[in-house]
Amino acid sequence: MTSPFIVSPAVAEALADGRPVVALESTIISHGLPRPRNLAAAREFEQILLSQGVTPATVAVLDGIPRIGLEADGVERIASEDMAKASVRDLPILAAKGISGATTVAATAYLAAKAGVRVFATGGLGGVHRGADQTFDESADLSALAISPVAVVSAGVKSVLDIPATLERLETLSVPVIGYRTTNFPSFWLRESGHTIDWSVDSAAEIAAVMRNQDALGHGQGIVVANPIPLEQQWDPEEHDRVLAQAFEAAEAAGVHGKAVTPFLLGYIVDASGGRSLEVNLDIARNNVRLAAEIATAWSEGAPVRG
Ligand code: PSU
Ligand code: MN
Repeated sequence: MTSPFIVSPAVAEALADGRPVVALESTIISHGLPRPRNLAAAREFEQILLSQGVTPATVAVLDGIPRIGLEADGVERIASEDMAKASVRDLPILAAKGISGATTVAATAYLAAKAGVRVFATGGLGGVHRGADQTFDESADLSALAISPVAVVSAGVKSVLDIPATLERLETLSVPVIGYRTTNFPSFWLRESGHTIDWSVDSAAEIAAVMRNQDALGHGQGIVVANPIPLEQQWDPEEHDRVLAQAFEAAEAAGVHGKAVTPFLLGYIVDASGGRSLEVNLDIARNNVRLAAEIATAWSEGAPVRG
C-alpha cells in the first residue's frame, strides 16, 4: 500500500537533513480565527518559523489525504474552504470519502509524530469541558497526546474549560506537563490560572533534553509545554473575568447545553470583548510558534540524553 499521508518536499528534505521542523495545526485557521485574518495568520506563523531557520509543517487533510506541510495553495484552502474539523478518528473516514478537513491538535500531533516531526505549536489545547462528569465531553487532544511523541507548545487551556480536571487527565495519561519558566499553568488569555504544575524549565534546550530522555525510556507520549503569554500582552484580567462571567450567564439564559456550550461561549467572548480576545489569541499563537522554533532547533542540534 502507498503511504497514507503526504509529507511535502520541503518538510521531507528538512527531516532527512536533520534540520528543525515545527508542525502547525489547521483547525485554529479554519475554525478558530475569522476570515480573512486567518489566512494572514497562517502565512505569518509559517513566516515566523522560516525567519528562525525552521521549516513549517502545517498539517491538514486535503481531498482525503493527510498532508504534513502545505504549499501556498493548501494554506489558502484551509483558510477559505468550509472544512470539517478533523480529529484522529475522522482521518480514515475523510480518506475513504476523499474529503478535506482541518486537523485539531489531536490529529495534528498524531500525523506529525507519524511523519517524524517532533515539535508542534498551537494556541490553546483542548481539554476537559466543564460539566464533563455529566456529558463525558473531553477533547481527544488529551488521548492523542498519550500516543503521539510530540512536544506541543500551547498557552494552556481556556478558562471556559475545566482546568484542574484537564491537568488530572494529563496525569492519568502519563503526559508530562512542563511550564516554560513557570509552575503556574496558564489559562490561555491570562498568564496564570492559579493551578500549579510540578515542573518548569528555563530553556528550549532543557525541553529537548526531556524529549531525548523520554525517547530513551521508550515512552511514546507527547509533552505539553505550557507557555504563558508575556504579561504586557495578556488580556486585562478584570475584563477577562467580567466577559467570561457574562458569557456563562448568557449561555444559561439561552438554555445552551452540552457540546453547544463551548462554541457559544467562545463566540460570545469574541463579540463581547470587541475583538480584544482575538488580538490576544494571535499574540499567544505567535509567541508559541517562536518557542516551538527554539525547541525544534535545540532538538535538531542533538543534545545529550542527560541534558
Ligand atoms: N482551544 C482554543 N482554540 C482552538 C481550539 C482549542 O483555544 O482553536 C481547537 C484546537 O484545534 C483543538 C480543538 O485541538 O479546538 C479541540 O476541540 P474539541 O474540544 O472538540 O476536541
Ligand atoms: Mn468534545
